[in-house]
Amino acid sequence: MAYFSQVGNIQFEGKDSKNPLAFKYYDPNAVIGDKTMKETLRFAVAYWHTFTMNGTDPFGDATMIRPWNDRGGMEAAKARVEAAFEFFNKLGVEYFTFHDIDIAPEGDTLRETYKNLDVIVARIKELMKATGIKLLWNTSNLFAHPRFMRGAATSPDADVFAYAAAKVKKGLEIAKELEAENFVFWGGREGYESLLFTDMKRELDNLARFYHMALDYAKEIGFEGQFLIEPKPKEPMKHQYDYDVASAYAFLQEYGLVDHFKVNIEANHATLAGHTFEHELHYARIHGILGSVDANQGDLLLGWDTDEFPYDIYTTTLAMMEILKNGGLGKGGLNFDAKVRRTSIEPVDLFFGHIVGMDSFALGLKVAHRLLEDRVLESFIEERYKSYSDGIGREILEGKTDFRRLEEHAMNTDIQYRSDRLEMLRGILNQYIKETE
Ligand code: XUL
Ligand code: CO
Repeated sequence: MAYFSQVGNIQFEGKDSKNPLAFKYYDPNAVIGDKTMKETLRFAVAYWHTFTMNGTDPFGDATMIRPWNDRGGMEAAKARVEAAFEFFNKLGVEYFTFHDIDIAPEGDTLRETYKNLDVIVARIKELMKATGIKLLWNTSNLFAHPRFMRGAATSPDADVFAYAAAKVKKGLEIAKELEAENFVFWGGREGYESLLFTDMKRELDNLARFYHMALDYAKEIGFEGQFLIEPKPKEPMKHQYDYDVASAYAFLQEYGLVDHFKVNIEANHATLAGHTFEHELHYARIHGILGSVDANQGDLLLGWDTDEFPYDIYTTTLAMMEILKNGGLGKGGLNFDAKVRRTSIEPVDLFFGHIVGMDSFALGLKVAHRLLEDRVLESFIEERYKSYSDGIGREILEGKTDFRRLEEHAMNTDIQYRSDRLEMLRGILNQYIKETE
């Protein structure tokens, strides 16, 4: 049975196309730099927002028309796999991502949950083999069930810690079975509500113990994917331990995990942390931990994780600059952790969401590539720090100065004031965006 019978394969038709079901900028085989767009962008579809969620919000019921979900339970899970692969194929996306409970319902016991997973994983494996579609990452949902209300690896209850470990153990086995390129940890409930009842040091130590055991098990079963932590500052917890890239990095360093993990950076999580998306990407890149991206967009008028499909070319351009400077995303990709709005209820809207997201990143890639080729910002930055290339600046860099020498320099030098020309740079950036097709 086809679930998207009114939609054919989405083709690249170019910027003048008026066909809403076509790419205007994403031309998978177009070469930008030394790679095709497809190779650089490595787009992935997120199972939960696209196939599982039904449009409920804290104030309202399901709105989405999703025929594959109608039957409920395992029947819905089976139908969902068929709908998912039809969608991936028609959209021309090579990767997907999921949480364990997105693909199969939890049973009454952990054993039954495993059994449900096994049935669905077997079917997913068949379809992956038949289509060449790959798993960018999977993850274990350690936040939805009431057992995780006080945390998973950071729960005060050791039985919950054990349950979470069992779920991740199974998740890693699935990752191995489906040859996932990464495994993600988003600490949805790993944080705290109040210090009145929280032993933060113990919770962080336990979280690190948990990650070390996960690494050991991955090694034991020969899973070679990249481990990723996905930072987020709040929601659902008031204080989340992996607040942003910098706090995740401090944690990884403190607990001897930094060589084994990278970060999965989500645009909307960056803005919730009070950072720009490009700040988080940049911080991760310069510390060698930029692993993957959850591509979405927040709404600056709202204070929560709205997970919109990205459409802001300015942001995708700056994001792609960081990704290109990183030499690409390696095993990572651009995963659309994004959902259509609650009133975009038809299955075809799922295509429109992904098309605008893919086109936005494709155009961002093209603009970023041109900006880098012309060294627009690089030349400016080089010039801005020129004072370090000779004279006292060079002495500082070469470790030839001390405070006495610097004091002597300061006493005998007039500081020259310079403009940073930010508005000029913004104008140039606009020009590049506008001139790129
Ligand atoms: C939540 C979020 C998650 C992770 C995976 O905000 O982004 O969906 O990407 O658990
Ligand atoms: Co995410």
